[in-house]
Amino acid sequence: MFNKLSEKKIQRYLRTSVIGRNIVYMPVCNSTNNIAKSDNSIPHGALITADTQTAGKGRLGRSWESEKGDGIYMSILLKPENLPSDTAQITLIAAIAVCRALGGGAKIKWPNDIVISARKVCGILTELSTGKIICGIGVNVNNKCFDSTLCDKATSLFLENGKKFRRERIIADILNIFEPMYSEFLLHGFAPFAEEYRRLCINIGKDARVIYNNREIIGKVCNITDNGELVLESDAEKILIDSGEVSVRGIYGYA
Ligand code: BT5
Repeated sequence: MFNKLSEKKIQRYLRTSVIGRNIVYMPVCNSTNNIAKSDNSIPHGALITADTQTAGKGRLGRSWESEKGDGIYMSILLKPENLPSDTAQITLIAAIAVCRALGGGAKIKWPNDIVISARKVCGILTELSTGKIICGIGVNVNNKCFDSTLCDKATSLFLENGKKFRRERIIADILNIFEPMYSEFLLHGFAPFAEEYRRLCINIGKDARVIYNNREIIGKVCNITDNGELVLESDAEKILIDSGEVSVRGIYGYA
């Protein structure tokens, strides 16, 4: 058995003024991102969360393993007056917020993976839908194991620390950290966060294989720009990658 989440449990730890002040909690749903997308009555700043998802989504049509009661499945619904020009940067900011909340050895694999000891502990999926930004975050918290397809590349806070964590606490911590970051982002963009992102990013200085615009490029990651793009050096040429699939040598089995 696991401890079910509830609005009350999360609210206990929440210190925000807008983000997470409305909570939509469901024991089960298909995908918290889908609920945020389809229900137009949910207000700006709301948190949508569930104990499990039957159709948890990753990027590019991939799926997100949503073991009942073990993980965090949460979406933050944002309805800014003016949509920021680069909503992909929300993913990068959320990644920093998650790293700060998890502490310890949590690092970022550009753009949207949080890793501990070279294994994925969290994935972020930001989606746009008519005037809404939906920032979906999945964190493996109390998982004791993963199925054979994931066991080499996934980890959980329990597996890393040998103890159980309160999911409501971590959810609230992420929101507490995210709220002021989001305000700053609306005013000044990603640049104020670029330095911290670089410090947390495991890609810099590593060889990488990037699938970009249906083309495979092999090179070395030399930086992350103030806009959050990956700078890949390949054949003495510097290529700016603004989104895509990056395999880093030495992690998730890319040898
Ligand atoms: C992601 O996609 O990492 C984004 C995951 C976002 C999940 C959250 S949960 C709340 C919200 N509602 C949703 O429906 N989604 C969001 P991507 O970079 O495409 O990575 C997906 C890949 O990660 C899969 O193909 C697997 O290889 C791996 N994976 C799947 N489930 C995992 C898990 N629980 N832990 C670690 N890796 C996983």
